[in-house]
Amino acid sequence: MNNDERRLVERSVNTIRFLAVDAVQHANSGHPGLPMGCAPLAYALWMNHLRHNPTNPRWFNRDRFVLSAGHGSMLLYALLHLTGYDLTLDDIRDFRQWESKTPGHPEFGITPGVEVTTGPLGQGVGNAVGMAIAEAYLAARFNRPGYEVVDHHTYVIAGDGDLMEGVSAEACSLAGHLGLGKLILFYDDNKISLAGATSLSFTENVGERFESYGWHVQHVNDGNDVASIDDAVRRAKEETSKPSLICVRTVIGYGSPHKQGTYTSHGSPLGADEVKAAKTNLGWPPEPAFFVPDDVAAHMRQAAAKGESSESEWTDLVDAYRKTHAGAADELVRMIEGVLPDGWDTDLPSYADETKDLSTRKASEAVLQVLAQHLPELIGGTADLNPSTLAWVKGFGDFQSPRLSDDVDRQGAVGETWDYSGRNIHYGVREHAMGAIASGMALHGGIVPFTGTFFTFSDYMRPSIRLAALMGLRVIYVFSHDSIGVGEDGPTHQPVEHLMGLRIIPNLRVIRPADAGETVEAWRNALRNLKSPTALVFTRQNLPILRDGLHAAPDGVHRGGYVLWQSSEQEPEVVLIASGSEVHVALKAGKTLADDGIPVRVVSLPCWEIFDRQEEGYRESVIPKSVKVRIAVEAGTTLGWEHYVGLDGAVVGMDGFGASAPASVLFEEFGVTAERVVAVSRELLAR
Ligand SMILES: Cc1ncc(C[n+]2csc(CCOP(=O)(O)OP(=O)(O)O)c2C)c(N)n1
Repeated sequence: MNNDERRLVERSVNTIRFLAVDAVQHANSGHPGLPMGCAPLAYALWMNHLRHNPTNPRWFNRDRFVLSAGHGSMLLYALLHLTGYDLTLDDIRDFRQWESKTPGHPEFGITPGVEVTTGPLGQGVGNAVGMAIAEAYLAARFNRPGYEVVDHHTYVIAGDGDLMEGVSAEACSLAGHLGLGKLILFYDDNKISLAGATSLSFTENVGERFESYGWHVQHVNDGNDVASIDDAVRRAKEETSKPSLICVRTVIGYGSPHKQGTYTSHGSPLGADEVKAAKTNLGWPPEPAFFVPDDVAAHMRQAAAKGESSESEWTDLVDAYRKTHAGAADELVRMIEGVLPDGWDTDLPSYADETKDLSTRKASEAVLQVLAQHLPELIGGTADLNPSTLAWVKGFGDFQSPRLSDDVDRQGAVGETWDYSGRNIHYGVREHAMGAIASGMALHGGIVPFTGTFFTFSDYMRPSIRLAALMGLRVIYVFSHDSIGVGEDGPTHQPVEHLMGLRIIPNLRVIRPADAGETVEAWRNALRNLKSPTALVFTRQNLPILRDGLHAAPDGVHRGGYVLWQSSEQEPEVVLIASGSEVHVALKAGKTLADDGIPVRVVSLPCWEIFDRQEEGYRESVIPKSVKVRIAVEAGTTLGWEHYVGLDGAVVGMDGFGASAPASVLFEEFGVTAERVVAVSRELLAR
């Protein structure tokens, strides 16, 4: 590099720094420290390595970039603007304002080029592992000699906060095991977090920790040394059998004479005087704000032309691939578009004539095996609970590093295949990372991920579920063992507040089917649902089959709730509303009341989120306001059911924790029984 080139790089780096500084100052809120420290690193990555196309942010084979340290959003916005994405200087001036394209933390779907919503620390690292898994799977499935149609890296910038969080430890431990060689993580090692120095709380040797995970680890001692960072990325790319960590020693708030290297530059504007001092210190004109020198603009904008040509090379490759591997090409395109193939759900099991009791987890297993035959995009796994949740795709092999030695113990493997084309991911006991990884796979595209664990451990995944809902991702969470029906394992394993706890997350569909037939429809619904995640909540215990000609068809699931059974044509005096296993309790109670001549209706309400979106006329036709005796039955928290039963109604549920005993005893002892529902109905009728 000659001196002119070196100066241009330095000016580019300072442009990134001061766009961030000015935007934060202008908004009077935000985080200038990270962009100031990471600008050289980001420059080296984005200008010399990242294969992306600013004019088409959705180009499928682009490298993925995740700013896990989402508070440093202005770093990303500056890069997007300067490399030619559809993000103007005015957008940057609008940082953190109402309806701007530059929200406080990066948000998927709002800003072109933002791959993922980040901000809750650690999540982005998990998402990136998911993207790398998606890439590895699709590459293994679709690439042919001479046709590397899926071939990209996933890059992440993570700070101390990200690496302190457990979710990143879980995810990186798994990434090391899986040997995800195209995952490259930068550790912004600036020794400062929000409230002070990392010496207060984070003194482990991060590099050694990652080495023990099986990562390739490098150190760059000067975060301003673009050439060294560049070399480190090159070496990281050469290491194809392990994920790479590049620890870069940076200075938070670099350039700010009074704030650099201190937590005061982390999360507040520098202040007008300090902005000026920092600019002067780094030889930058104090005015105007948001200054982008012409030569820097022209230089960094080259990324757009480079990106267009990368994409068009790839398009040519895919065209040639299509000629020789037509079927695979069609399938790849279909999966990228997220469209399900014709006939994907035509041979799902039917339980209309089935008489044997079946748990909904077992029915789910049967459905999943059929879906897996049609949908190669359906891949997933559980947090060490395959044999319990039954969320596996039998015969489709295990997603594992092909480089793991042949003599490893394969107990518990789900098929013969043992490489990146396997479709069962063994997450190990890492629920939180499983949630974040599943989101990363969905974000990557080409994949419909599913996960599995006990419902009570949905708590361990909640932060990732919330973000998936916020991003509107098609992720399917299988949760089994959904109530005190778990039985002997006791209250630690018996969900109580979890149904309500998940229902209150906006844009999450929580579906708790009442039998095998509803389970089929629940899966169908989850797959059709492109814009939100779905939690499928299944029983451990067997349930009767409802399809005996006396009950309405289970496709009512697609309306969230429906009239399952009614004692007669007569307007009901009692409406019993239930989900899952308690639908059977409600039915039994309903029949007792009917025998006494009381007209009763039983509503199966597997999904509130869907039901509440139905037009009012439909909702009213299922749960009429005029019927005052409305009783909800669910072996979970009662709080919230007023929504349907009103102040005149009642709820038969659980307001404390469960206990260790056989399930049938627990339902009796906690009073989630037909007898109780009958008694409560009579009380209300007598009022
Ligand atoms: C899960 C979570 N906890 C807390 C926060 C609040 N928070 C934002 S940044 C930050 C400190 C992060 O430190 P570091 O990663 O070193 O970032 P830097 O100070 O280098 O910008 C904290 C605690 C958060 N965003 N997410």
